[in-house]
Amino acid sequence: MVRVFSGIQPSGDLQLGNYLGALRRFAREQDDADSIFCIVDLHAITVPQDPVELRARTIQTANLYLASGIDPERATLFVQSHVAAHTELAWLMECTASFGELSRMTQFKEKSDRRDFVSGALFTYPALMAADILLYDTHRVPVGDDQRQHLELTRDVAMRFNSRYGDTFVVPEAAIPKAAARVMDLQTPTNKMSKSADSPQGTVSMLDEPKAIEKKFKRAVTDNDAEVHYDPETKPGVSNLLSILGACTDRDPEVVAGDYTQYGPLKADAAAAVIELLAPVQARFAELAADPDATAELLAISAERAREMAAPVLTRAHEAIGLLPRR
Ligand code: AQP
Repeated sequence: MVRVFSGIQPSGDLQLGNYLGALRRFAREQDDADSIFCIVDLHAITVPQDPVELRARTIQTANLYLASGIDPERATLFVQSHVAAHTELAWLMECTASFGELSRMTQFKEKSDRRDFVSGALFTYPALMAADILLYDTHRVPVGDDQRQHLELTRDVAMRFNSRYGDTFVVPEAAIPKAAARVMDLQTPTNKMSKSADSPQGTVSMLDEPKAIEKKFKRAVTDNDAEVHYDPETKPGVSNLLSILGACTDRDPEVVAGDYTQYGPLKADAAAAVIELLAPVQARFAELAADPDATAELLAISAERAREMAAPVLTRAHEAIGLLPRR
């Protein structure tokens, strides 16, 4: 059976891009494959996090997976730091990825540019991500377009390891969605919507109240030519609204554009579609949030399952590279 792996960082309140580009697809596709979903807390700490908030957000992120429809009976849902094999394999990946490759990662350049303190781990982040994926003999990795470059690196590292030490890892494929592969910020539509960006009016949180969502769409940046058509290059703001509305209603943005001649109704309909889409997720989230212990228990059961899956792959990699077997 095809094995799928993907992760989300508990680095802030999950936003609409995380839902459309990741969570909604995970839930829709969970029966097509043996699915493994991870809350990648070790990735989140590559930039400083408040410890109390990080713990709370880890449970919150798990609850958002569950509220989005991930069924822990059918999929494995666990916290990255609960499976030590991730950091163990990450070291082997760091030894296999080159400094030049890591230096070319655009996410590192973007994130390091906006900080005073840049950790070494922010630079080696893609090596840990490669470990996350390769540890489970993953075939397919559903991610948003922003992760395409990291996925390419994972494939390159897997192939290099295999050619140096013999067939060890399955080489995974990225699965980038057609719709909403890159949801953009409502205020700066040339930037990706991001949970940790400092753009409260441009970011729609998955837990925003309907009134807040309406307000954010109403104030969304468009342009002055008052024409509705889909062209992300010349009309990034309008195209983003069309993409969001299209993704919410399962239509192509070009087709959606045909329904509008003015920006006002487009903004109102995009807001209404997002509110309708998120309402059942928010309702289920409220139920789950009332019992954090139940979620923690479920994560513990899944982590045990993940440890069992990861152990033989880590041993295979250790043996291939020539580490003395553990007795
Ligand atoms: N704007 C987006 N549009 C479509 N997909 C997106 N994803 C993130 N933003 C968008 C997808 O969500 C999954 C989880 O992402 P992540 O938490 O690992 O980190 P990220 O990609 O860096 O997302 P953020 O929200 O921008 O987090 P921060 O601000 O902490 O860096 C991935 O599949 C991603 O593609």
